[in-house]
Amino acid sequence: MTNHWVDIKNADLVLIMGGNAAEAHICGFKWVQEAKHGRKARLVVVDPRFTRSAAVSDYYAPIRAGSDIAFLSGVIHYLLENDKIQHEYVKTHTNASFLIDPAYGFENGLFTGYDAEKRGYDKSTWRYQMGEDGYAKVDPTLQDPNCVFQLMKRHFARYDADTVSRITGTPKDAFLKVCGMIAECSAPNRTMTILYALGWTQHSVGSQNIRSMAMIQLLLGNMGMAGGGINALRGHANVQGITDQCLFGESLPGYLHEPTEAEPTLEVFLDKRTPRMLRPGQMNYWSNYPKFFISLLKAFYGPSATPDNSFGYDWLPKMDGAYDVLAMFERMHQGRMNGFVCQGFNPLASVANKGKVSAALAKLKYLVVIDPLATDTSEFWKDYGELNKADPAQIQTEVFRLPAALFAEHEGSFTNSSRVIQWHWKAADGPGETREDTEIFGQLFVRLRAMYARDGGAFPEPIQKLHWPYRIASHPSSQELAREISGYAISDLTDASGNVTVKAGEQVAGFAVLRADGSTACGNWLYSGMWSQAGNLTARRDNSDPTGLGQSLNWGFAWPANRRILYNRASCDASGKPWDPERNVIHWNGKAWGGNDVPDMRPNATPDEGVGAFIMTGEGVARLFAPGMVEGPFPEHYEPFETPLGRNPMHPDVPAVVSNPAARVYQGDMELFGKADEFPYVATTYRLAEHFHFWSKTSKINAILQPEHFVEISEELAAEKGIRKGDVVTVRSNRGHIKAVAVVTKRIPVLTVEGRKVHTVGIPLHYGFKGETKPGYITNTLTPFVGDANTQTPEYKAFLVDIEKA
Ligand SMILES: Nc1nc2c(c(=O)[nH]1)N[C@H]1C(S)=C(S)[C@@H](COP(=O)(O)OP(=O)(O)OC[C@H]3O[C@@H](n4cnc5c(=O)[nH]c(N)nc54)[C@H](O)[C@@H]3O)O[C@H]1N2
Ligand SMILES: Nc1nc2c(c(=O)[nH]1)N[C@H]1C(S)=C(S)[C@@H](COP(=O)(O)OP(=O)(O)OC[C@H]3O[C@@H](n4cnc5c(=O)[nH]c(N)nc54)[C@H](O)[C@@H]3O)O[C@H]1N2
Ligand SMILES: [Mo]
Repeated sequence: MTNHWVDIKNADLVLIMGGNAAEAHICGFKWVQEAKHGRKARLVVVDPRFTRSAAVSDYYAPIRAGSDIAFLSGVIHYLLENDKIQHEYVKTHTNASFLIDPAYGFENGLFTGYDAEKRGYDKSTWRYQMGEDGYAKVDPTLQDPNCVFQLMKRHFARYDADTVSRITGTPKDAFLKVCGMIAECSAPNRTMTILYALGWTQHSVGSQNIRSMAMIQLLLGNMGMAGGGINALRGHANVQGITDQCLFGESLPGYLHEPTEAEPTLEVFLDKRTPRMLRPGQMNYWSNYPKFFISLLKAFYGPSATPDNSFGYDWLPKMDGAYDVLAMFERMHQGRMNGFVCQGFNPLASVANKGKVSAALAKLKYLVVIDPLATDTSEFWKDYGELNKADPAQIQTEVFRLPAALFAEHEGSFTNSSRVIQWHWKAADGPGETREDTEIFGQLFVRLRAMYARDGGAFPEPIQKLHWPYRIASHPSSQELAREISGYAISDLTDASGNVTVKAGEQVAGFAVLRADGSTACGNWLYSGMWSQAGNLTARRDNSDPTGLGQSLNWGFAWPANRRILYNRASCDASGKPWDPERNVIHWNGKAWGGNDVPDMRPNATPDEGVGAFIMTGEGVARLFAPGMVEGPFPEHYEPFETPLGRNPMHPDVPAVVSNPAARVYQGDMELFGKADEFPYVATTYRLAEHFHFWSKTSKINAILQPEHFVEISEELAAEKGIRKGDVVTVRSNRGHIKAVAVVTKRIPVLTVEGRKVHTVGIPLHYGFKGETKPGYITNTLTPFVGDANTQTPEYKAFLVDIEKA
């Protein structure tokens, strides 16, 4: 979230689209109710199903799964056409006025620079025109035909309300009604908040779904504002924490890049990663990249990291390809992986195309499952279901189960969707032979280190040189780890006049004091300051809220720098006056930035200096035109890889752009995409309030509440297929089938798309063959092995199936 949970109460309009907060974020949803009762906010829900969020909304609009970009592009068109934008904000805080290379273009669904063979773009024309002074050129009048604003107008003009309705199946009047409510929030003193989750991310165009909404929030002037922002409601209790700490194969802690093979030396790496300023006087936080990165290497390698050995840069792995979850299972499926350590993860049930996942696991030499439960994955050979039944005798994978303590059985921190890091205390000891994850890894590490010391090895340094300063080597404590993550001085730090500001060994106050010379160590710059000389700030539980805005700056510690609303400088005009004085986040008081939050700006940067509010970009403004995206600087509607239409209605005659032309598809998976003649119905998968993924099925109470796998269909489809409530049905995709009980419901709308009916089959994801619920087929038997072009999040939310009575 750019904002935070409590801040939802400050909104005038709450839009839930691409999520179902009432079921998946039951506790956080209370802030939506606060907004309704307090500010008399309206709640709008846009979802293929009439969800429990929709049930308490002021307005519900149905949408075909996988068509949100068309809807949101239509909203952008509506705002531009009806002049419902916050002009001053757009001019001050976005790149609307920036001039783009005249060679940039868009035709037949493709942006300039497409290479069909590589399924990717040469982005060299997606760039700013540069002036002689070395800075990007702008036209403050927004009239230049090559300025971002004019390019946007042209790009989105194609998404009129009729087109939107034809693609999305959302009735035109419903679409226009939602547009009207959103447009009201272009007033400087009205804000909309958007709550989304997987209904947007789990698509081959997931990142562009979210970008489309970011553009809307910028046009409305809602980024940085109380009650505004782009709010991703995150998943597992600590999934925000794992993303921040690098449980992505492709990044290091704090979103520092994992080096690639094209960056053989530290100099090359840092030069490539440290940005240039694109307008005069701008500051940019990433200019501190070397300080963050070298402090991280000092945390990793301690005294072994010296200037002479580039602080151990050579010991870091260098990426030679993709390491996302699909790439990992693809590699495993190709038989190119020996072992797999699976910690707190049940991929047989949770990853797309279960048949492929189980075949991949069967090719491993060994599988280590570190989990409190005996998961489906840890017994993958017992897989339930007729199509994918494996013969255990043919499987050589050796499986080790290491029973882990559950999160409540050790102390540590959770980072919630609000980016607030909160310490939690141990509730009880784990049962039996369980060990805390930190001990399991500590034990593994000390044994590996001893083996390398004894036997040598091809490349011992990454293990041998690892800094391991913990009191009990085989069991680092959560407190020791948290202090290391927050950072400390290795030698005395002095200011310009030579006075010691931080003594050797002391915790640093925040990332501002980190150094690139090896005198500081910090496990994650983004978390720096969470454990300062004042102690563990994540353990703070002071919920006082003097301003009534819900900022509660003394509750836990929010990254970065305890800031509660990101980009809060944009809540003010150029002179530093809040757009909405009643919801004052920060303001310029004549000498400094201050107010009800930690300013997202150098505190003494006078408004005259003109430092832009978006200090993570070299241009200092937010990007309506975003060349960082893989499939284009503006969003465009592409169909899901399995589309009921068989063509892209925006480009009906261009086969190359039916689906995201820049999405990666592996050989073998492309062939398994189903076609609408055989699989005519749109399927989507989702959560139930009563279950948590695949672990609550081991709990009797949850199993009693939702005992058995089911699928939801409309009354109309049920009648067409002769299916009655309670019948067992077979749902089939081109990758396999499941059996489940049919729930016939009014909650699944039937949509008219391109003049014909489109039916939706809704499938909860929670069932499997382990646990107390009735043994069931795994939902992901059905899903396609393809992901978003930027993040590779699988397309779980829009694919094709057929359904019949079993
Ligand atoms: N009770 C419970 N709560 C949970 C979890 C759980 O398992 N159980 N899991 C947690 C985790 S890890 C996560 S990531 C979050 C997920 O939170 P959510 O994303 O809110 O959960 P989902 O139910 O997967 O999907 C949300 C909605 O997206 C809709 N949808 C599907 N396709 C589309 C589409 O193309 N467009 C639009 N606009 N909507 C679409 C679905 O109909 C569904 O109502 O929940 C967390 N909270
Ligand atoms: N079709 C479809 N598939 C989906 C989704 C969807 O919407 N549709 N959603 C996707 C999403 S968003 C997610 S997050 C994934 C979830 O997929 P997974 O993360 O694979 O599923 P979980 O059942 O949450 O598995 C977490 C495991 O962690 C264990 N665990 C809990 N606490 C601890 C601990 O302290 N230590 C250790 N070592 N283990 C612990 C639990 O027992 C559990 O087995 O599913 C994804 N798959
Ligand atoms: Mo998730």
